[in-house]
Amino acid sequence: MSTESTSSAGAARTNRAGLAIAEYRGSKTTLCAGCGHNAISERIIEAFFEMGVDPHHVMKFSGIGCSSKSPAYFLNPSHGFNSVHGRMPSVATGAMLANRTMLGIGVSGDGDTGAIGIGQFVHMMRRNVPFIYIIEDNGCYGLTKGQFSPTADLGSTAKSGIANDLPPLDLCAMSMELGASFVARSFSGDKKQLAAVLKAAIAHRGMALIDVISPCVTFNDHEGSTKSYAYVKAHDEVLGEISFVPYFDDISVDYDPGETTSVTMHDGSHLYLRKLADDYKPTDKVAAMKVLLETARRGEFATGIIYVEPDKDDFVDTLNLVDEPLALLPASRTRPPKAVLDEMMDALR
Ligand SMILES: Cc1ncc(C[n+]2csc(CCOP(=O)(O)OP(=O)(O)O)c2C)c(N)n1
Ligand code: SF4
Ligand SMILES: [Mg+2]
Repeated sequence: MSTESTSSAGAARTNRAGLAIAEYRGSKTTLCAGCGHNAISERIIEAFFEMGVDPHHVMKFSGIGCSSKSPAYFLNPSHGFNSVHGRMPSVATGAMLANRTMLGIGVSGDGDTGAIGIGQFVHMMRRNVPFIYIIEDNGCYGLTKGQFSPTADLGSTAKSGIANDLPPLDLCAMSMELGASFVARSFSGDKKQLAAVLKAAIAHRGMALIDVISPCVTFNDHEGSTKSYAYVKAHDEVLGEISFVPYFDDISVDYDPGETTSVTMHDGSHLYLRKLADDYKPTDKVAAMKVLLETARRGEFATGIIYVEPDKDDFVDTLNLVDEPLALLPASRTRPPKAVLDEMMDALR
């Protein structure tokens, strides 16, 4: 079965929801030409179109930064909330709990997440909130002219030539340790890998954290930067070839079980990960952590789906919420009547 169709000659291609790709686009970007963030917006548009997600069913969030402007550039018909710097996790967690039937996606930066927002980020990962959390990681604060961010590598230089004297945070390793059930790293310049990672994230139920290395062409694309296009291309250690088969496509994939890990996602989609690196096993957290630590020590970026735990309870399950969206419940079901409050007050006397 095909995921897309052409209704008549010359008519726009439509997906299984009957929508054309134009429905998934956003406003024209105001970011610099060549910024990695623009390529990520393009992949998000394609992934949501190919998965046939109804954009009206999506809530998109961000904090502050060049990266955080991105939700304006995709999924125009979706609901959007541009929060305060570093505060996306609390706003998005509240919204996801208020309406459990919506699909949530957030775009943040390495500064927005790793610096001012780190306290909120930690708890969103720990709660395994059902959400796609994209970090557009350029190792600097692009919007405020390129200062080092917490993901800048030790010894990496700024455009002015100053060397960074602090070690980096590895936001993938942190998320995995904290409890996120889907952790991936990709590169804005790797169309095929990023598209597969995004589609798998849409199929996942739980926190899908994607750290996308996304070079800042204006402030951090020079020799001496470890987040430049040239450095990332030369040091990208691809963990495995990803084949993603959505639940609505009847495609069979030939694979060697010794070489390929097959994962059934929450919605019935299938993920086949053919290993290229020796110790790569995306369902084994300890092995995945080892790969991250070893590649980082060699100055490489491990990219691909690093860790996936498809059956872990998400925050909605943990809280045992009712099936209906909380936001739509009438006051009669959310507010205790006066008699109940009086009884509670009496018990406290
Ligand atoms: C409370 C607050 N502190 C500081 C700032 C200034 N500021 C705006 S964006 C930003 C960092 C952006 O870096 P990042 O999140 O990595 O996004 P990028 O621009 O690199 O995509 C800072 C420090 C702000 N807007 N609000
Ligand atoms: S300043 Fe850097 S991060 Fe911001 S839009 Fe330009 S290239 Fe992108
Ligand atoms: Mg940044």
